[in-house]
Amino acid sequence: MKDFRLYAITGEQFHPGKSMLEVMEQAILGGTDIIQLRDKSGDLAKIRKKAAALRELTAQYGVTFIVNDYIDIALEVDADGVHLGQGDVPLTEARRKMGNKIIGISTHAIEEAIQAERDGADYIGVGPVFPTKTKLDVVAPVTVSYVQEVARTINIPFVAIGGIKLHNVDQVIKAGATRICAVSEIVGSEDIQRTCREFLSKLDTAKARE
Ligand code: 3NM
Repeated sequence: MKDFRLYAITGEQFHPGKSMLEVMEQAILGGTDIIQLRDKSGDLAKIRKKAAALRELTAQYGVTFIVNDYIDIALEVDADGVHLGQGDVPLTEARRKMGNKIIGISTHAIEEAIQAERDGADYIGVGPVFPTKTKLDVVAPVTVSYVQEVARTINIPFVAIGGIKLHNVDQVIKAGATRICAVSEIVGSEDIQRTCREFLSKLDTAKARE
C-alpha cells in the first residue's frame, strides 16, 4: 500500500451543522493521506451512499479510501480497502474477498499485532493509546508502552489511534509511531486544515531528528 502518515476517520457526531463531505475534504486539504468511513448506524443504504460519495471525493484528490467493517460495500464502491476489528471476519476470509486491496486490523495487544502481521494484514491499528469516548466498546487504553512494543516487534505499517490530540501526540511519536490516526481532534476541529498540518509538522519534526 501507498505509505501514509496521517489517517482521518469520519465522526459525524463531532461536527453538527457541517456536512461529512465538507469536513473530510478539509482533512484532505490539510494533508491527510487516508480517509476511513466509520459508521456504526447499521443503516446499510445510507452507509453505501456515504461510501460512494467519499470514494468520489478521495479519488479526486488521489487519497486512499478505506471502509470500516463492510467488505461488500468496500468492494461495491471500489474503495482501496477495508478496516476490520478483532471480532469481525477472519483475515484469511477477508483476504479471499478483497484480493490485493488493503486490509487493516485493529489490535490492542502484541499477540493480536503479531497474528495480524502473520495473517497478511497490510497495516494494523494500535490503540486506544489514550482514553477515548469515540469508540464505545473499546478496551482500556493500551498506553504508549504498547506503541513502543509494536515499534520494536512489527514489520508492517502501524498507525497509533485513540485519544490522540495535538497536545499529546508528541508522546506517541516519541514511543515510535510514524503514522497517526485521529477522529475527534480532526473532524471536531474549528480549523481542520490547520489541525492536520500541525499533526504532520510534528511527525516531520520527529523524522528530521532521526
Ligand atoms: N479505534 P478519537 S480507538 C475508531 O483502539 C477507534 O482500535 C480505536 O477516536 C482502537 O481520535 C478509536 O476521537 C477512536 O479518540 C478514536
